[in-house]
Amino acid sequence: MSFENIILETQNNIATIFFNRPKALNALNNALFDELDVALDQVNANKDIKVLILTGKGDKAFVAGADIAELVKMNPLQGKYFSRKGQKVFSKLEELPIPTIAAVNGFALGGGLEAAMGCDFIYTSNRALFGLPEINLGLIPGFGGTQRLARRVGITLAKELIFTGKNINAQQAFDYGIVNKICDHEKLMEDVLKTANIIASKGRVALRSAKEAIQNGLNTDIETGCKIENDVFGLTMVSEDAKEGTTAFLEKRKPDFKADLY
Ligand code: CO8
Repeated sequence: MSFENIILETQNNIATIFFNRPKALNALNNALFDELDVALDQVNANKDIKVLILTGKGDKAFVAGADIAELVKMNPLQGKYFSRKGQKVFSKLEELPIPTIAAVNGFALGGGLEAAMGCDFIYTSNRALFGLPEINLGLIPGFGGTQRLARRVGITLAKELIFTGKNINAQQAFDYGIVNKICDHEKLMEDVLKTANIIASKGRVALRSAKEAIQNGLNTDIETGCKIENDVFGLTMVSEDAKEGTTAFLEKRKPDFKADLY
């Protein structure tokens, strides 16, 4: 499948998916979701990729939401299917076994914030704006936003943001714990790549195991979560990466992680 609404680039163990509809501020339409779905499968199948970055083309927007022009033409059933498609694709993103970073380069509104929250963490441009403004359109978030925002910032703050539909700037998003780092607009990708390269220098097995333990433990009680961690820890310990990492420490050298999962 050739992509028209996104771009997938891979360099040095790091893949970047660009939302690529800058004239419509990278609004999410049906075709874009189909392409993103395929691109995520390609990233997952490529054993050289250790980190995925999501960002937007153009200088203004990460993603300004679902494509409202497409949305208004939908009947209720089409709207329900569109919402479900978006939810499934963002769940696929969230469940990708490798670390994912959203580099928010501008507006991250509605479906844009929902896409960013499907990533493991968010770095933002100091110029970005965040929000779930669907209420202003007589709608509600439909790509997982009611669930993911509440889990990220807590129930009461999520309710205020969703009920008012107000946008917040990068500093507020940082204060609320939505983003990990605010970067100068021009340095956003440089900062994101710096962190992505640090992550990519680690072992594949341990990276995947850490994500698996965190993700699978999230919606359980602490005891069940620790049992999940315990099982994943045991499996990680028998990996070549673990052998290499611990041996390298004792031999006072840098580890050379090579393990292939497949
Ligand atoms: N959908 C379609 N086109 C868009 C969107 C969008 N979400 N956002 C911007 N555009 C288009 C504009 O129509 C405009 O196109 P044109 O040049 O052809 O007129 C172009 O992008 C540039 O936009 P503006 O001229 O408006 O740029 P400004 O800098 O003046 O404003 C804003 C930027 C503030 C981001 C403004 O464009 C805006 O408010 N956009 C809409 C934001 C929004 O409401 N997002 C939420 C959308 S709903 C959603 O995400 C629901 C998800 C769940 C759906 C469930 C499925 C059923």
